[in-house]
Amino acid sequence: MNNMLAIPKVNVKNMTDKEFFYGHKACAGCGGSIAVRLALKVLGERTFAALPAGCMSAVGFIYPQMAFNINALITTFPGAASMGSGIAVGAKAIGLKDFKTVVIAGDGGTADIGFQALSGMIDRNDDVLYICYDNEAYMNTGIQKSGLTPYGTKTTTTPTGKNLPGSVTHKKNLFEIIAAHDIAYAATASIGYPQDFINKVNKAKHTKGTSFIHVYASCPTGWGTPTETSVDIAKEAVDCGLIFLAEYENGEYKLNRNPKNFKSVNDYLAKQGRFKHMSDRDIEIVSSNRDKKWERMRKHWLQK
Ligand SMILES: Cc1ncc(C[n+]2csc(CCOP(=O)(O)OP(=O)(O)O)c2C)c(N)n1
Ligand code: SF4
Ligand SMILES: [Mg+2]
Repeated sequence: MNNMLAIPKVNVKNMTDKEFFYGHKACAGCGGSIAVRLALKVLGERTFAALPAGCMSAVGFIYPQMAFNINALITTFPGAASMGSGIAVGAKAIGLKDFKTVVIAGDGGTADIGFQALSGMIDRNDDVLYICYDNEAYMNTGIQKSGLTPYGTKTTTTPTGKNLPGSVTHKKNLFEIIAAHDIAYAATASIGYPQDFINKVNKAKHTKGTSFIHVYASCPTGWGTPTETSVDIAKEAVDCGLIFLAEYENGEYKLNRNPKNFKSVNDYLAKQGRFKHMSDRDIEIVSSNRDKKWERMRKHWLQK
């Protein structure tokens, strides 16, 4: 993308001290709130944010307090991307310049309920960055399974018991579904790799047209993990290969991390209440799916 040539680098040393998401009511250790805080620091004060129902809007807009120190609004659940498109086009129509529009939605709001509007927005190539913070369930309403809940997960709608294995469906391949629209820029990220996430938000900020970032964001409440391990567990998800870091631009996929050896999937799962019940056979299913996926990604996405 030729508009990417001279993007100023952003890192924790030169990043603004200003806070654009603070005083919110998220649980301690909430990965979603870390993602939103970092993303808004990169995007800056000339940002319009649109958030559908979900934890980040629930904890961010508490009348009369406002945790967003930028222009932000809550959208209908299925219409977040449409609202983002409307803001971007409307602001341009009244002559505003140098602004960015961002949609910030959860996994349920993105991969299921808001998908139609998102697909349309990418199709029109509207000038909007869409960030999906993925905590792998509908957390705000009490941990229900979403299309991004992985195989074996215990949620309130995929319970566990003698004959109940947790979720029997696998995580949707959201990144490739989005890339298949031939979007201007798409990336996966994790709050466990903050500089990588910052770089990707920065790239998206300077992308003309639609961009999409799928960021893995831990949820101690829904995952049954200690609050102080949120960043570590999001890093471990990448290190054990269940989450991958990649980009799609100029019609090509790129793997950003290609570890020689993965950390143990078993250890990653055992640390979380939502996976504690999993049988050896189910863990084997998860590991072999990971291996198949990596075989394919390495074959097609590694730069020659
Ligand atoms: C049309 C509609 N359906 C359902 C709801 C109820 N609801 C509000 S937040 C939420 C969970 C959202 O899950 P997700 O998008 O993954 O975000 P998270 O809460 O995990 O941050 C649901 C189901 C709603 N507000 N509107
Ligand atoms: S339930 Fe999870 S996603 Fe929601 S505020 Fe708490 S930690 Fe964050
Ligand atoms: Mg969620």
